[in-house]
Amino acid sequence: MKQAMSNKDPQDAIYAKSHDQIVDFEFNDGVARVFPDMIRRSVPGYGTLITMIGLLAEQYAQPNSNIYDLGCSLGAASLSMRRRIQHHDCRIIAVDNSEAMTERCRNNIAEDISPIEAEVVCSDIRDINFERASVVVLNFTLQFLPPEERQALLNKIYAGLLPGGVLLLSEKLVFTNPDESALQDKLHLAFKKANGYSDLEISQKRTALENILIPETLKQHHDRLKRVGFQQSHTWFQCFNFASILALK
Ligand code: GEK
Repeated sequence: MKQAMSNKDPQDAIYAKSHDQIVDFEFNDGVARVFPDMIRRSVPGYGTLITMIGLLAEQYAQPNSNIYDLGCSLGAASLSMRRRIQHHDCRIIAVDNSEAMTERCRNNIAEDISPIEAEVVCSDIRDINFERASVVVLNFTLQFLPPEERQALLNKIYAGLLPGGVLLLSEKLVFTNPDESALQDKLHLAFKKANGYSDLEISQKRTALENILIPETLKQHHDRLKRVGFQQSHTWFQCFNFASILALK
């Protein structure tokens, strides 16, 4: 985790210079290299979320069960959970379809000494079979799936969860109320500027993400979780246009 969260992380300057053409954002080697800096400066509350995912996993992990971290990037959530979970017979399965991410994630996990087994899998999360799961984490990953494919993934996750198992779902949000939307966007913009991103970087990155990160409203998420069959879903964290939901089977 030290490596994934350190202040000496290489700085994200991917969109600092003007690009002739902005292509769709990709989780390639250049992004993986600067990822800890990028996500910390772009997602308000990211550090708190990572710490709390560890704490929540400690509450909900069941003995001899699987813990899935879907879209694990460099493994920050996996490392946080691995440090807090008390059942040493749990197994963490960290999945990402970016080779650049999984390669670095494997190194981060190998450097972290823990009795809890952790495996890093390079795969699309839609191809994973979930079994005996007590905790499933989607920390800012569902938003990258086409909206029409989100329910099918959640159905599969639900089927693989043990009774009492939980899904931790963090997402960027949109709002139906135009005043709230303008206010939350303005505050997020202020956050990114306070973290040293220029107007040019912010606007070029926004264009690059336009077609691949499709945010939904909190209501759309809660309604879908209900349709999937979750007994309860509660928003346990929100900072500006970023939120996290805990859904209980
Ligand atoms: C963290 N959870 O630090 N299958 C597998 N991986 C995917 C897919 C897919 N279909 N689509 C996207 N990804 C992390 C942060 S980042 C969030 C998650 C962000 C992966 C993608 O390669 C990337 O590593 C991750 O999901 C999203 O807690 O960058 O805003």
